[in-house]
Amino acid sequence: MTVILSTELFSASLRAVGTDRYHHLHPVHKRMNAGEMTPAQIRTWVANRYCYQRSIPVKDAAIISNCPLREVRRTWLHRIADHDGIADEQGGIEAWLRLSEACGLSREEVLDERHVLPGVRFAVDAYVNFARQQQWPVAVASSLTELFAPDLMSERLSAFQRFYTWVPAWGFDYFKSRITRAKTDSEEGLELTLKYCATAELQQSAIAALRFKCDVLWNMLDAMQMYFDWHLEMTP
Ligand code: AHQ
Repeated sequence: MTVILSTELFSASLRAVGTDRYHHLHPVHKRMNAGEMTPAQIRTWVANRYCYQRSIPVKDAAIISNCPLREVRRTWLHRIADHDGIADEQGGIEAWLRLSEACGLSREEVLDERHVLPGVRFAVDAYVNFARQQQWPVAVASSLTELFAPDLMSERLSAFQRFYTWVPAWGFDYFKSRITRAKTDSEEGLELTLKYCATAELQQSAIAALRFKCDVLWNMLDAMQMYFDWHLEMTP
């Protein structure tokens, strides 16, 4: 018999997931933030993360398509425009393509995803399909990895500015935008999760969804690490 958690305990349980499973702990991010990645490795990370970035609005559209509540759809809708852009706003995907160009990748080789590793693609596809198949409050909960993202974003931006000076600063717009947006988006997602995961079963599904999402992010970096290990010419 699953017992329903108080709001405080449910929130704490969600946050506890990230403490030891979020990808700020992954060796690839540890090496990145210590300035130990080569330009070729940075380019591999940027090209592979494009597959994740361009999938976020598809994932969010899946959540909206599963949600019968107009007020929740109105709240979540901005996430599609944040990435795809709208009106004069180019959006996060375009900003990621500018990061790619700043790192020496062509738009064409990023857009055609020739560098995307099978393990990255499988993890990203698993995330999008999760959002399509799960109840919308559980899919919302899977986005709460962003509760742990602001610190990582700040650390990453500082690392690029300090160690990867071969990347021109105009490429950093995406990192800068996510520091604040990750905070506001995760606060919004947490409020929806605490409100709509209102049964013991949904609470446990939300906690499991966050564990799953941490594994998605971790698996992407594992795939990149294996590639780096096999391609020693990429190591310093
Ligand atoms: O750039 C990121 C982003 O737009 C999102 C959306 C959110 C989601 O809906 O799952 N998660 C997320 C994340 C982004 N960047 C990752 C990074 O390390 O650069 C972190 C990732 C997340 O924490 O889930």
